[in-house]
Amino acid sequence: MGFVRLGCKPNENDLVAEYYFEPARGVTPKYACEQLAAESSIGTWTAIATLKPRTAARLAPKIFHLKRRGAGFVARIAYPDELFEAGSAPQLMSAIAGNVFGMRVVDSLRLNDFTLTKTLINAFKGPQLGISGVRKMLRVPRRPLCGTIIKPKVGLNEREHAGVAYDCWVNGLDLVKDDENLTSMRFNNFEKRLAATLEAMDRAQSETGERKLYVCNVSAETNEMLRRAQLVKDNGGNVTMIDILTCGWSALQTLRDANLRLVIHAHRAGHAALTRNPRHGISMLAIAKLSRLIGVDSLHVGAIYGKMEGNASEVLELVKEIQSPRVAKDEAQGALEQNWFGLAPVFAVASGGLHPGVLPQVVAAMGNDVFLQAGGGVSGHPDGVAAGARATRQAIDAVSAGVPLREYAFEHVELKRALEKWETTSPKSGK
Ligand code: CAP
Ligand code: MG
Repeated sequence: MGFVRLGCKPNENDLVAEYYFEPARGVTPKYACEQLAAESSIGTWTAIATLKPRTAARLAPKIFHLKRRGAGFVARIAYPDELFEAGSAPQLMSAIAGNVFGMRVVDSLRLNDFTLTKTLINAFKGPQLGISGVRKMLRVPRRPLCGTIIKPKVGLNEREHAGVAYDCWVNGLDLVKDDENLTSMRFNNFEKRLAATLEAMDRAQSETGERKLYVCNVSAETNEMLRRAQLVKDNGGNVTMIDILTCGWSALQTLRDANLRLVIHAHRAGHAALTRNPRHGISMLAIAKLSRLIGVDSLHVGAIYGKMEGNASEVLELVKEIQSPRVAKDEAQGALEQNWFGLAPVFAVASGGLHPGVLPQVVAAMGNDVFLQAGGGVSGHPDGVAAGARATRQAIDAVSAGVPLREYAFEHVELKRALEKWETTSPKSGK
């Protein structure tokens, strides 16, 4: 096939993908990545009579980097951008993250990263609001945003849901979020929940003088998702949440293409099926890049100190990637990195096992442009949900004032009680 061209540089019309792979027994790394390059572009397992030499010369991928890493190898492949349908996330993923995962020549394969060309980037919409749009909506220029995921995930009726939301908003939280598996249930209907919760949000806004966000989960079959998103708009809501992996890339594109000027909050339920095994699957970096291209405004990236798996450096790489795209560091990024500067930055969402006691560490690691969400860390407060919301906001205020939590807790009883409950508790220990 002759796709290996080590040392050759990708050009500005090339999409570059980086893979980690472990060749199967008896397969050379070179042969394995030749096969990967072929299957993801113009080839198949054998030579074919239908591919004209001129077409092959025009569309052939180039493997320009192949090096050992740990138990496997890293290959970087440059694909001419003609191979990709501009603005189509499914086609992009079917090519660079499709059949290749099942090939016998590799025991494992991971898509680490990809970099698009300017033409391909410009074909995607990107975030409509981004960090600055969300901050303007809330009128909160600098501090981290704090919120909760209503717990139990499913089980409350519409009235109970709106009641918890109200208690959280009036006690200082910026946002209240539906959980990923709360959609429209027999005991909690979407329309009724939306109306009741937005009414509670209006009351909380006028009582506190603060703007609030209701992150309303519109995840559903695509047409129904769109209908629900429109209902959020028509009822005066401000945020739609979509489970990006279970709804799918097309659904996310459909939601973004609707141009509703609502914040698109991306929940990544199920991502670990792709991201958790470092030797196989798709990295969170790749998922984050695609989400940003399509146009989410806030994206779950992991909480570092929380209950979910994910090492800190991976999360930090994402935050850096999302908020200030890296300048080219090596030939994998090349000059194409600067094209990411055209896309609005996206809010990182830290969630999963957080409580007031860990918020200073999360902010120190992730910076101010972050949504800090605590579900159990608010609803599990020993004095109830209102106290949990106050304790969370107090922790954020302490961070903003540069005061250590224990000191702030002398005068803030809700924070004090939260620290007493969770100080010795780690989400990993499950206490
Ligand atoms: C958090 C959460 C989120 C996770 C997802 C949950 O609740 O609502 O879905 O944060 O993880 O159900 O676990 P708690 P990630 O605050 O009660 O843990 O952000 O890593 O995708
Ligand atoms: Mg959840």
